[in-house]
Amino acid sequence: MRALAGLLSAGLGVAVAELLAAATRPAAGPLVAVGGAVIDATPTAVKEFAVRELGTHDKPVLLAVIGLVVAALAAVTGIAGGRWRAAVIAGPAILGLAGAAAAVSRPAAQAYDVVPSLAGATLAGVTLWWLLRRHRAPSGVRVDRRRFLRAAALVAGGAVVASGGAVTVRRVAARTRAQARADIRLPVAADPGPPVPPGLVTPNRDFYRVDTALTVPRIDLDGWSLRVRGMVDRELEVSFADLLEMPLIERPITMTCVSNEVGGPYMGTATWLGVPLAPLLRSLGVSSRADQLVARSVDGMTIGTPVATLLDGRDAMLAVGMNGEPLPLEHGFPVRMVTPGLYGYAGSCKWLTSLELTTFDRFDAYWVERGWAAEAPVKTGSRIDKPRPFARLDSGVVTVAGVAWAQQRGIASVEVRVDDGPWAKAELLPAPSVDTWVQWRYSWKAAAGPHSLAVRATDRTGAVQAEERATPFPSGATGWHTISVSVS
Ligand SMILES: Nc1nc2c(c(=O)[nH]1)N[C@H]1C(S)=C(S)[C@@H](COP(=O)(O)O)O[C@H]1N2
Ligand SMILES: [Mo]
Repeated sequence: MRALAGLLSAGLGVAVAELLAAATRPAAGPLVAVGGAVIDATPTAVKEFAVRELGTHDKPVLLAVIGLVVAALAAVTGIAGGRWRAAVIAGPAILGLAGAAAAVSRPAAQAYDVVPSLAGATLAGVTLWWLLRRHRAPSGVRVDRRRFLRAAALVAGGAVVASGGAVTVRRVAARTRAQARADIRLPVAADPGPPVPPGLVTPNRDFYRVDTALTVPRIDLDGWSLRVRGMVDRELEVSFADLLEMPLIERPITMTCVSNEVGGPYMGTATWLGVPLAPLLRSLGVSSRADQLVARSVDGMTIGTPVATLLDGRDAMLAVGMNGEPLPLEHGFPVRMVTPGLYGYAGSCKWLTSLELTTFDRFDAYWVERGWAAEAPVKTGSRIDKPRPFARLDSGVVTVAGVAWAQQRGIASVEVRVDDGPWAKAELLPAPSVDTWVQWRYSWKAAAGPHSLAVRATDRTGAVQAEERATPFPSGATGWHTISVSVS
């Protein structure tokens, strides 16, 4: 009963804190704030493990774990609170301070972001004290269970109403944002780029998502601007409408995550519409001493890109459109960077808010601080998509197919090897530029038995994709993708 009192009062406290936050400052909600702080503090190895084993479920799992920890502490507080008054104060105080500390530690936090957590904790403490009083009987008298249960039901009802309210407020806000995005009319590109073969791009709904954001940032276009500052002759601040008035380019570009394992799914190709970055930077007069551009997002992510890379002629851009639509909210609405040829963590900051020209000496971006390479060109790679690993196939001609990529360098050839046989050239389908993956296929005369299939690519510099296995950390995985199939 006392454990239940602890659980219910904590539930009410958290729900009210979340409701307060949802209505005012969504990032100040205790669950999301603690989750964000945990993500930032998590060692890289654990993060990699989570991305690998849980994929996009890593965030719900993290929130569930936080919920369980809070529940356990709350139950213990309830049990202890029946004996020691101090526990009734200490338990909620610890949880409330943890939530408040996490909230103010978040990027772009305000001092008043402590309010939801502290208010929730105070309410939880008072509620627990009240519930425990319903539970304690004067000496010699039996505990009046019904009186306690009635009080408990009241608290449970309050918690349900408050959490329902928090969910509703968040949903309404999400709908408003989605509507603002749907209302945008993107201009056509002044420079539309090469035609894109059908089947080359990844539909937006299937495009992988990798980021540290527990909730997708909620950006109000009216209040949004992008600032360019630091080591430039002239600083700049532009609105979304200003960006749409600049001449836009549209380019198919394959984005790759450095955390992608050999054969992994964290890559996708889209046609990106945006403002080319090089002419914009040149027009502002970048100091010759500035060697790093640090992009910041509204949720405090920092992504550093070499200035020389951005000015070397590639189509780095401030993207506003993805596959003919405004950027989806989870892919960086309203504006993100896209730098072809670099892994996403080194050139493709989402939910942009500022660009700062600085030096690598002076500033380490988020992932670089955590040990990832500061210079991060995408490594030449290839993947077998068909057949699937461990597929059971009929003997005869089997089409083996997949993609190969070497952004900026381009793919020269792709070869397939069956078991210990010779490497055989695969057929390459037309690709629009060196910045996208190339689709390849190979007709294999499959004989009965177990077989292994391997693929390797050669880029247009003549370099063969590295055979040696390397982990994604610190600069991207290498190795030949090999699968086992059985033919009967
Ligand atoms: N603001 C922000 N931008 C970010 C990230 C992030 O965590 N926060 N992750 C980066 C990484 S690691 C990758 S691989 C790409 C992924 O972009 P996508 O989610 O649109 O596929 O976004 C990059 N931009
Ligand atoms: Mo990534």
